[in-house]
Amino acid sequence: MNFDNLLISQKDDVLIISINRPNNLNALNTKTLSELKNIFSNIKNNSKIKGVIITGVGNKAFVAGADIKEFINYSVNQAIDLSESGHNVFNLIENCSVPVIAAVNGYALGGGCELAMSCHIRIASSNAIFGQPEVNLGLIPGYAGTQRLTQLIGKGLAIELLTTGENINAEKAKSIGLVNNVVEQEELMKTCLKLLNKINAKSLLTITSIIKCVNHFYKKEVDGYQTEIEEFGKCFSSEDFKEGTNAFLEKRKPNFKGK
Ligand code: CO8
Repeated sequence: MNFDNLLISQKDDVLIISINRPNNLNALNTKTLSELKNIFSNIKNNSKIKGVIITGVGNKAFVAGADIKEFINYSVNQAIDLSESGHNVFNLIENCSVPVIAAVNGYALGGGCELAMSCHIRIASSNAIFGQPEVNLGLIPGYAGTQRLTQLIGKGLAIELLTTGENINAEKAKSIGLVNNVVEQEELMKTCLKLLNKINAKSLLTITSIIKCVNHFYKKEVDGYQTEIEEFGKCFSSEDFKEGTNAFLEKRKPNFKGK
């Protein structure tokens, strides 16, 4: 697949998506959103992909927000449509069946912070800057920033960051639970790949179930506790469950096949 605003590469079974608009600090325009939608709509059917890393081209920005130049003259209805389409794309990422890591290599502001928050795990380089500065533009977040920031860091801190529009550095982001870890920029991709390799040594069936159960904790229309009971039961029909338990008894490493 060829894209105008995304660079795609693959390292073993990990897909690396780099947002490629460095002259605009990788700001998300509608084309980039639709390219992301295209990719994430197809990952489920691609058995060669067991993990995804999203990052930004260059060493300055992950994504510096939605493209302000593009939406500046939008009407109310256009803004609602744009917000809805962003929500849809970010929901696809959040519900992706394989783990998605945001490798945050610089500014992750506004829609960029929201993109990172839609990923399952965030690893930041030490120069990364996070924030929801929409309030400085007379705006509020439109890609679920008010919701996911609250989930990740709690109500009080979320309201403080959202209402002041102040940016925070990577270490502060780690201290409040917005990112899992902070590493030097040269180590960022290596760290993300190592983490995905560790996860992907397990059965992909269990990884997909875990992502689903955890996501259901935050959904009003489903009961995450019930989801866990059902997904737990499903494990017992898998070859990987037999392999994992037999390997334990035989004192050897399991060889999971994702079946
Ligand atoms: N949109 C469009 N262009 C951008 C953006 C952006 N978000 N961020 C940076 N750029 C462009 C700049 O305009 C500049 O372009 P040019 O060279 O043509 O003038 C180029 O990238 C480089 O940027 P700077 O010269 O500003 O670089 P600095 O190092 O001086 O500053 C900053 C870096 C601090 C990151 C600064 O660029 C900045 O503040 N950017 C905007 C950050 C921001 O406010 N982000 C939030 C945007 S709103 C949003 O994300 C809402 C999400 C929901 C949308 C729903 C829509 C309905």
